Amino acid sequence: MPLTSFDKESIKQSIVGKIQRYNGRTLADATDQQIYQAVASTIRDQIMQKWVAARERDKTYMGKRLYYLSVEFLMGRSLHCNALNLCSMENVREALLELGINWRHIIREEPEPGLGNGGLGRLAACFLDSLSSLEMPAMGCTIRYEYGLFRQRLVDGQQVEISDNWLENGNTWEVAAPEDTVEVRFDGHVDMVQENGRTNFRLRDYHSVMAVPYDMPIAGYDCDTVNTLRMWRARSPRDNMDFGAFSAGNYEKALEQDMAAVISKVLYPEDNHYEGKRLRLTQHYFFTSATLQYAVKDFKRRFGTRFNLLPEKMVVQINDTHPGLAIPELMRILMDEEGLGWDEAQAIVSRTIAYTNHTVLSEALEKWPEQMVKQLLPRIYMILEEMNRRLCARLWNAFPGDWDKIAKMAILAYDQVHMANLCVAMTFSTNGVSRLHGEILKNDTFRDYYSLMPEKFSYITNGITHRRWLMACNTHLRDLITEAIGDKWYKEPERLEELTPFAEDKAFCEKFAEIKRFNKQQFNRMLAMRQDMTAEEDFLFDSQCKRLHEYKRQLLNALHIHVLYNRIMDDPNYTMVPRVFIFGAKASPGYYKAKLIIRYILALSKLIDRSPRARRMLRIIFVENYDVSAAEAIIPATDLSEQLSTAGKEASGTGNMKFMMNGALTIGTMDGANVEIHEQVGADNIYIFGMRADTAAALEHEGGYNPMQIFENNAEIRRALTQMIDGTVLPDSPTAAGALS
Ligand code: 26V
Repeated sequence: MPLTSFDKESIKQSIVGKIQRYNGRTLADATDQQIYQAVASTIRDQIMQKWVAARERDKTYMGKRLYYLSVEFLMGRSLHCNALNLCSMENVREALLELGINWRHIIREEPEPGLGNGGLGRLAACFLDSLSSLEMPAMGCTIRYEYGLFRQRLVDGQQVEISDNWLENGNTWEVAAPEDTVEVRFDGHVDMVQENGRTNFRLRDYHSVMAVPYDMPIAGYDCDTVNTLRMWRARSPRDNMDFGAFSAGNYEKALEQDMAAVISKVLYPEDNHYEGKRLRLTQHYFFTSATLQYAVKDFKRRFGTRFNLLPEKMVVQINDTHPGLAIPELMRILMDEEGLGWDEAQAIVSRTIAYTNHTVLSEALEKWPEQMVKQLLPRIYMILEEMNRRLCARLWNAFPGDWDKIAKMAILAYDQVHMANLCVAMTFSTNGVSRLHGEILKNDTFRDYYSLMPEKFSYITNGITHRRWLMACNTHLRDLITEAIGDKWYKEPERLEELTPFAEDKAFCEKFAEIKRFNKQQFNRMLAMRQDMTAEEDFLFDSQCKRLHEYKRQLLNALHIHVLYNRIMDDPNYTMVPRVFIFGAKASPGYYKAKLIIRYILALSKLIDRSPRARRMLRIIFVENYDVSAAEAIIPATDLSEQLSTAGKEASGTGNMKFMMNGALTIGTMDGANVEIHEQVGADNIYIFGMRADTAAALEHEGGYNPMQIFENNAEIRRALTQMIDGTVLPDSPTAAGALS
């Protein structure tokens, strides 16, 4: 039985009491931020009760535990979902109502931790919510970035990046756990020492960084499970005494301080694009090593040194290759610290760690310069060398004489460390994130590995938590669904299928339409506040919200809008269903073309706005700073969801699922999870267009398509492209969009 929820009266007392104690004010004088802090810490008190009990149970738990390692967790705000999962929502709402506090205003006061770029980070966050709700013992492990992903402003028709100081007002949801601090070592060199007839490896002259964990409770829905998101913060080992280090000429100590100061400072704003930055490698090893050290310590607390049990008692899931150094790091711990031999250690490691791939774009596959790894992580590099030696010997047996193939599959080749090869070769599972993506991994990306070890490959199609993405963000739709099919779907979301007959139910459909209208109004409230504008609520809301990337094809969407604009302007009798195109997208600051695409969309939007006639049927709204909170407002208001990626490029997509769950129709290509959505909903309920993945791949293989042919043969496209550079679209810098046309 879950612990009892707080009743309304105690919630009220708690809020008023906290404002009095912490702020020395009455509720009437408190700011919204102070009220938020009081409400959030009231909910937190409730979670803490459960967390304490959960930790007590953990102490004697002898089963398997999951460590989910991810360089990103895009959590979104916590207050609403925590209240929902604790089943306190109604009590909280009534308590606030009686205190005269506006719930929606208070929620907005919570800073959103932007500790992720896009799909990969948001998936990690959804998994945590689901693991807790399914009562599975798990810990998410990541870096506590002091600055999250940049905040986006749109100024003079362009993206401007602003730093995201999300910790400015403190973080109500985290608790430091200094007792679990561990040391992570960088640089130095390795000494080999003979001890008791064995060669031992000792790192000398290294730089230390302390990893201090900050824990965030993850409460499951209507249950007692509270898991933890552990965020590691870097700290110098000599925080208090090193102020004089520089002046005393002790540059070694000063360097350690420097290193610690930057490691957990900021999240890199790139996704699906790899650059061999030393600081990034430092970040990856930092949180991976800290996590593995902690995990082994926890294992030993439970099972002593019976390491043969390790694969049965813990599993390490690595979210893409970024935490792939978990493989040599666990080897290092087992051999250098626990005294196991190579074979024994490798057998354990390869049965404990599993790898998920999230992209097949070659520019995103992680490779590190060998020299960088050797210098920064000398012992880890030695282990990689030995792993590579043994792997290549095995590959030589399988493919005798085929050096090209072996080099393609090796961990070390052409002076680089190939992280994907390390992960595939040394873990027990490589999985894709949709059926199509799983097939591409087997038949293309990891084709040679698949021929050698087919049993390792699988796919597990991504999912989303319906608690945040329906129950919390679309409360009216939730209630309508519950009215129709009861509330069992809260815990068994597959029961949403029971709604099928209601598609023919007129009253239900009318209510659904009313809710959509209400959600459009809510969206407009947000937009008015954030950008001082509103959308026409009687227009069709057509949304494409995701990171900006060429393969996601926001440009295709924009070109279509451009052509529609020309049709309206050319033909006084032209009519169409009035439509507002909503974009939400951040471009990586160094991604020139992506930023140009934003300029083009913003310029088009201005062009349309200048024509009263076009505006009667057409709008573009670019929602600034697309983040989880923006998504929570856009998705429930949307009628049509755009999923346009070039087939074969989007590993899964998860936005596609969120829109669909909120009753939007999808227009899209046969890519990622769209393929399975198409299968589930049937061809009548999704608009599929474009090339299939195999055709697109074959075309790419042949050198790509000929855009000039399209330019010459399609007058509407030719006109739009010409207007991109003749000053029609961007009068101030007519040639700026040249690179796009
Ligand atoms: C790659 C890199 C390259 C190195 C440096 C930084 C960095 C950061 C992230 C990535 C991988 C991005 C891959 C990614 O986000 N994939 C998305 O994963 C979603 C969850 O599986 C999936 O739904 C999306 O289709 C996929 O693009």
